[in-house]
Amino acid sequence: MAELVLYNYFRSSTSYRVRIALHYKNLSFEYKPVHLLNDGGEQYKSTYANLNPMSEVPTLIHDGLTIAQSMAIIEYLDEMFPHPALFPKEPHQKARIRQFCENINSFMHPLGNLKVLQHLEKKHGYTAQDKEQWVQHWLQKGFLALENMVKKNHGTYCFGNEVTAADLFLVPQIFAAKRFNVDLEPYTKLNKINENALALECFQMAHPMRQVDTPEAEKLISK
Ligand SMILES: N[C@@H](CCC(=O)N[C@@H](CS)C(=O)NCC(=O)O)C(=O)O
Repeated sequence: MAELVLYNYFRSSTSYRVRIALHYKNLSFEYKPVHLLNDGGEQYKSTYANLNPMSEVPTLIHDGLTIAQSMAIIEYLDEMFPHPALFPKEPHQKARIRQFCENINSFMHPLGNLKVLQHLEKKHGYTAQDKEQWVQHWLQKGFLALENMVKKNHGTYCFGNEVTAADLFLVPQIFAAKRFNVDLEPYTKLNKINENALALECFQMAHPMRQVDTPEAEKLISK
């Protein structure tokens, strides 16, 4: 068995974050697919729910230790495998990067999460169009804040010319936004950073359209 095992789902943006971290650090890992829709959602089966108390992906296993929450996983990987680093040591810059990540992790992503949209549909009668407009509304607010955060000081990537955790959170969130037809035109800096990051092999290897559980019909059709 591989030393690092990642339970994840090709299309999940939180899984995508962790896959980028693993590839960025050149770490090999065993890919365990968890299908979020099949059979009522494999995340709810007891074998998986025992690993991840929130019944969400991703979950990482390393040397027998089980870790859920993509932020916790990425920080753990950065401490265990420090080179190349995803967070700087300098406290102020580190806090700004975490702030950027948390705008996505705590606000943008949860409002478009599968179970939230399923609830809106089942309990409140939301149509596909209502759900799309819901996601667009919240993501526009989040992207505006992110654009303002990077406007003055970005380089090739969100916080300079080296990849940081911020890029690992941004690129999957842009991928998710495209699925909901969010108008990304106003966010010129974020778009450029996204394009720069997607030119890197580690981002390409982690891409949702290139995973073992990506359906054949969807493979490599878009960035
Ligand atoms: N904050 C968690 C969120 C994880 C999460 O919600 N993952 C989604 C996929 S992107 C999921 O598993 N959703 C399952 C569901 O909604 O039923 C993390 O960053 O790991």
